Amino acid sequence: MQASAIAHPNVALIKYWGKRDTGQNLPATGSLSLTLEGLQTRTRVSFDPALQADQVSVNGAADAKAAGGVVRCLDQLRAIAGSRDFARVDSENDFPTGAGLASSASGYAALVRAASAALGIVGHEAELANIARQGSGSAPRSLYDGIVLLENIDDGIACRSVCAPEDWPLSVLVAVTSRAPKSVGSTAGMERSRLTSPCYRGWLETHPADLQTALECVARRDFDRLAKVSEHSCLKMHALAMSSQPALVYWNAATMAAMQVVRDLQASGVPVFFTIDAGPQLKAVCLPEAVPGVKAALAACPGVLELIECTLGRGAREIAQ
Ligand code: 2P0
Repeated sequence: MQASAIAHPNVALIKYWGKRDTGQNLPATGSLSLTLEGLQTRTRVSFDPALQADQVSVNGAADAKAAGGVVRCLDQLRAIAGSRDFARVDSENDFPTGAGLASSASGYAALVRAASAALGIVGHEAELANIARQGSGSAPRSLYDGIVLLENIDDGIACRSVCAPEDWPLSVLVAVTSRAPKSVGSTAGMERSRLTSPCYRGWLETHPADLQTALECVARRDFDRLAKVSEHSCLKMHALAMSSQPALVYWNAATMAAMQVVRDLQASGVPVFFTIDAGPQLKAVCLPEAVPGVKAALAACPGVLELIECTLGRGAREIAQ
């Protein structure tokens, strides 16, 4: 009745921002992401008949904020397994939590993997993805390897790997520009954009074509075109955020400076592009041969506190205790 799992965060190239059903936490659009080896959540779940309630700790401290979503996921897993036992959940991130580095995605992916293993659930992959997305809409993507597609289907989502890490070994350099938790979380932010941004309709109308283009680029390993459509999706998402009322500006001065560094590198022919999530960190996606040059340029950028080097990684998996 006990198991551990690790999961990596993911970064979306074609973003998810806005829900089609808020109560069910269903995304309005699909998305395409990279699973990032180099950042890691490690979660241990122990079901114990002596417990009177589920207990959740994140980075060594009880986390009441995470507990609601965790209990919701555990309830569904207990229903599949026919168990009534409560669980102790201990989760540790080796990177800043709640700062735009997708700790909720890796957190819920690791939770679902560890809890399902502890309960002896075999198979049920589609259900596991739909349970994970109720905790965090981006979490199902962290269950899968390499480049991952999340699609809407009738009553939920479907998620799968569309390219294994070894089939297109992209690198991602995460430029950390602040370790502070963000002031407005993704859930509240995307809801505000849906309700108030005049750009939201255009986002929904143009998103399917962006996703289709990106999938074609992955199939053809067309880095230059993938760079263009990914930056477009990122900037369109931030245009939605910035045009919300009140405005959501997730960038700081160093985010902008790092973006300029990437644009300058591109102008000199370096295969690199940027993407930014609901936080001030910039992620530079590049071909492996470009890593040393991109790293040096970002390290010299004022306001960049730390660079974390990632490669494409594997989806969430059970590990030995
Ligand atoms: C993404 N983000 O596609 C987008 C881009 C952040 C910016 O998915 O409300 O924490 O829990 O479903 O999963 C972050 O959203 O939001 C996210 P909820 P989640 O990566």
